[in-house]
Formats: sequence, structure tokens, C-alpha cells
Amino acid sequence: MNTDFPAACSGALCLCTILLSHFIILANGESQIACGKRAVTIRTSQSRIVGGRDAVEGAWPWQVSLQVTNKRAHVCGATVISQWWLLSAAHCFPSTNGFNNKNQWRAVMGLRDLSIHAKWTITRKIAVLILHEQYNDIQNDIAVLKVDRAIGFADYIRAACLPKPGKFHIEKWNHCHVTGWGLMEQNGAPARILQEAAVKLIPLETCQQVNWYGSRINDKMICAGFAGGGIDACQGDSGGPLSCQLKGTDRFYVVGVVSWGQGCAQRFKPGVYTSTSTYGDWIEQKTGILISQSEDSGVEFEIDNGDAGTESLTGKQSVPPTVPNGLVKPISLVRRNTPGRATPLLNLIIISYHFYISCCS
Ligand code: 4AZ
Repeated sequence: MNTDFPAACSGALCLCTILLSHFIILANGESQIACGKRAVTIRTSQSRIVGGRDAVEGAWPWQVSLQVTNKRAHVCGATVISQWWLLSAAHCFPSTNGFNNKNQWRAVMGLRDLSIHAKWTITRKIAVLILHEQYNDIQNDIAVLKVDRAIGFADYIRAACLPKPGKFHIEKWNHCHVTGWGLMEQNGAPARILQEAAVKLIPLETCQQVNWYGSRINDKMICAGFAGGGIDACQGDSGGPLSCQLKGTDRFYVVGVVSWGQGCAQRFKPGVYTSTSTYGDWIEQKTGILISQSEDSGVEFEIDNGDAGTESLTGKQSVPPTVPNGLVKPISLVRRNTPGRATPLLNLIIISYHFYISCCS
């Protein structure tokens, strides 16, 4: 029996139905691409950033390189969270060297090798830069960036899902990975190829022990890594995602933003991430992305609240900015750590690369 078409489908009606469904799919286009899903199938194994390994093309389609244009350099990571918005760390944008000026930056998406822009690689300028109003050193280390043109989603460029706003529950997540172009050894060389490493979420009580980080850790932070060290984020990974799968689903969520740590991959000193669920309301307020209902469905909605303009903002923005669909962005900042000391967040070290295409016309 031919099972290609339902029995009810015949002749002109059938043709019309097929054409109509094609039209609907094409009309919806890229907006139908779900968050947190890869286009490529990855054969996973255990991975080794510090202790990481080269990521496969398309494995982390929400990974962004934030680059400072006049230095032609990758400085920080970021995450695509919608077609218009990126999520990153506030410490990537210090005023001391003018990095709080949105015009200094570009965002690059669909990137694996920092020195090679593939045909699917896109760059965007930053239209709006919003740092958390209470950002201070390691506290509230979170920022959102609106790009100047919508990011078209495709196989190698997609958004990560955002966890439901509220308290972070460690037991809901598995298969966590940190990704970035940061240093591959403490005080070592930066990566040219995007690195990935599987890391374990560490309970708050463990991370708050005196021989770990003690009272420097609070419930707006997530520790991830290993008691014995060896695998961790490092300078240059800041602002990038800690991507975990929501148990019972095949979607990745950006549960954390690479923020700080004492050195890299040291014993009892895991990577510390800003908890995105804890800042969910703040993200919603600043971007207009409605994530409250999104955790289970992996769908996000955006509200259009009028144009926020193209001013670089640091701090308050009571009216959520316009959120049509789309987004993009570039490179990352690096902080040099001294072993035994908590990472100073403002000592940013830039990883220089030549842009493949002429930067920033
Ligand atoms: C940094 O300076 C940095 N080991 C990021 C992550 C970690 C340490 C430092 C975690 O960007």
C-alpha cells in the first residue's frame, strides 16, 4: 500500500494542500527554529577550554565571539538568546579602557576557527549594551546586548534556551558544557578553534566550603567543574555560556555565564558562573524576551515595546527595548589570574587575531 499520502488526499485538493503547507513553512522560515537544538548530530565522548577539546562545527550554534574592533581581537564570549539579543558578562565591558562603549565591539556568530570566517559566519554591531545596574567586581556579572540587525537562524547559528526565571535547581540539569576561545592552560595560549569541555554542576554548599570559595559564593552564582580541577573555563571564556540539557529534553539551556574563578582548573577552585535563572526577570525586563513559560517548551516569545534606540546603556532601562526577531555578535575579554588569588575582573587581556574579513566598516 502507498502510505505517502492520506487516503483523503487526492487530485487538486491534495496538490493545494501540499503547496499551502510549503508556503506556510517558507513564510515562517527561520523563526521556526527551536532554541537549544543543534542542526548537527554530535557523537559525544568525554571532553577535555583547560582540559577541553576542539568543538565540532555547529555543535554550539549559540556561541558568540565578542571582539574589540580597533584591537582586532577576541575579548569575550556571549550567547545568542534571540534573533536580536546576546547574553554576556558585565565585566567584559570595563569603562577603564573604553570597553563600555558599544561602538568598540562587534559580535561574530557561526564561528569555529577565530581566523576563518565561513560562508555562514555573520557579524553584527552592537546597538544597545546593558550592564547590570548593580554589577560590582564579581557581583551581578551579567549584561545583555542588542545587535544592530536581526540574526538569521540557520544550521550553525541558533539561540540557546533560557531557563525559567527563579531559583537554580541543580538536579534539573545534565550534560553541562562550557565553551569558548579562552586560554587552554592557566597563563597559557588562547584557543584558535572553539573549545568545549564537559563539567559537573557543584552544589552551593560544597562550593561555599572554606577550602573552596567560602563566602565569596552566593546563590546567584553557579560553580561547575571538578573538585580535583583539570577541566575549567579560563581567561577569554568570560561572558560565554554554560550550556546544560534540561533533563527529559533534548534542548540546551544557557544556565550560566562564565564569570570568574581562582586561576583555572585548580583543585577546589572550579569555574564560577552567573546563574541566568536567577537573573531571568532582569533579562526579561531588559530584552522583552518572555521566558517565564519557556523552560518546558523551549520556546521563547518576544514583546515589541517600541524602539529602544541605539544608545549604549549601562544600567537602568525601565522600558524594555524593541524586540523584533533576529540578532548577532563578536570576540571576548581575558582576565589574567594569579594562582591563589581570586580573578581580578578588571584586568582584561585581549587575545589578538586578524579578522578574516575587514573589520567594522
Ligand atoms: C576570566 O578571567 C576567567 N577558571 C574566566 C573563568 C575562570 C577564571 C577566569 C574560571 O575570564
